[in-house]
Amino acid sequence: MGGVMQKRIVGVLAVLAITLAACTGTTATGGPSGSPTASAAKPDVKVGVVISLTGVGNVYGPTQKNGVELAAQRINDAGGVNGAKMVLVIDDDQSTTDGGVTAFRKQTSQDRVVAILGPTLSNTAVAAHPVAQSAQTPVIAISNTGDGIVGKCDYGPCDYIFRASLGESTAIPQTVSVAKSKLNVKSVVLMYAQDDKFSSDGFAIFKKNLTSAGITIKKEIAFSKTDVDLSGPVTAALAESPDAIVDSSLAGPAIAVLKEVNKRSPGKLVIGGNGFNTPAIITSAGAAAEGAVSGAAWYLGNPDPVNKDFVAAYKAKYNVDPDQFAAQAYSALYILLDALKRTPAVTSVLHDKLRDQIELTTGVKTPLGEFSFNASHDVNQKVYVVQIKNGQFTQIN
Ligand code: 1QQ
Repeated sequence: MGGVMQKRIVGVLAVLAITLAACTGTTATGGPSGSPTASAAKPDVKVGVVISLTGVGNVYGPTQKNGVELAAQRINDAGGVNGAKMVLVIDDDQSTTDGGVTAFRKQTSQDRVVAILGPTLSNTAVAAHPVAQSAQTPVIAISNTGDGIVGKCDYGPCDYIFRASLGESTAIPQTVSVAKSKLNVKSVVLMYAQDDKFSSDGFAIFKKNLTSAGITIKKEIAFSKTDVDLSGPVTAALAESPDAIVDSSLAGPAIAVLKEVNKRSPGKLVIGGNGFNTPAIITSAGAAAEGAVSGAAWYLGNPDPVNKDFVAAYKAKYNVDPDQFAAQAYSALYILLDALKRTPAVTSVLHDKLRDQIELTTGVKTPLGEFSFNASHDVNQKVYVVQIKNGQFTQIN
C-alpha cells in the first residue's frame, strides 16, 4: 500500500475513532493519569453475548451474564483492550432457535460486534452459529456441549466457530467410567428429552459409552424438554430395577426426574450430563438432588490461584458462589481478550485476523485451567466427575 494511501486511511480511522467515542457517549472511565483503566481516547470494542435469560435455559443464562460482566469489569479496570474499553452487547436468545438467530443477526449486522459468545443451548447454536459464520464473525461457544458444534458441522464450514465448553463426547466417557469403577453400576435405564439437541446427543453418547463399558441398558425412555410431570417415565424406569437411572436432559426435566426418583425409590443413583451442572438442581430438587452424578468442566474447589481469584471476585460482587456456566463465560472473555490484544487495528476489526489470533490461543490462564484450542477449535481440558454431597458438588474422580 502506498504511503499517501496509508496516511489517508490512518486519518479516516482517527476521525472515525473520535466520532465513535462521541456517539457511544463514552465517558472517561476515570483513573488518575498513569492508571491502567481503559480510556475514552480509543473507540469501544463491542463484544456480543447471546444467552438464555428466559425459556428452558434460564437457569444457565443468568450466571453466564454474571461471569461475563465480572470479566468485562476486571478487564476494563486493567486497561481494556490495549487501552480501549470493552463493551458488552448482551441479548436474550429466549432459549429458542428463532431467538438465537434474531440476536445473532442483530449483533453481526447492526451492533457490528467483534465476536459473539453464545448462545446458551446447543439446540439454538446449530441455528444461530451459521449466521455468524456467514458474517465471518468469530464465535466462542461458552456452554454448547452437543455434537457438531465445532470441527465438522452439519450446516457446512464452521471455521469462525470456537468452543470453550467441554463437549459431552469428552465428559460422558469419564462419567461412565467412574460410574462403573467407583459406583459399581452394572445396569441402567436411559432417559432423555428427545426434542433438545444437547439431550438427544447426550443420550447417543451415553448409549455408546455404557454399551462399550459393558453396562446393561435395561430400557430407553424418551420424553419432551417441556414435560413437567415425569411420574410416568420415572415409574416405568424404576420398574426395571436398574442400579442407576441415567437422565440426559436440561435442568427443568432433570429436577422433575430427581424428585420423582426420590419419592419412589430414595437413594437410587441418578447420573446426568451437563444439564445437571447448575446449583439450581440443588436449590430446586433439595434432598432429592443428593447423590446425583455428572461430568463437569470446572470445579469450585479447584485450588489453582486463577480459579481462587475468580471465585473470590465473583463472591465479592454477587454474594454467591459462581457455577460452571459463570466460569466458562468469564474464561471465554479472557480468551477473546488475549486474541484481541494480538489483533492489529482492533477497533475496526478485520474479523479474519481476529479469527486467526483466536486459533493461535495458547496457555491463557483461566479458571478452567491454562486454555488452548485444539485443531478442531475445541477444548483440551480436564473433566471433573462430580457428585452432589451435602448440597455441594464434590469431585469424585
Ligand atoms: C447444551 C448444554 C446445556 C445443558 C447447558 C447450557 O450443555 O445445550 O449444550
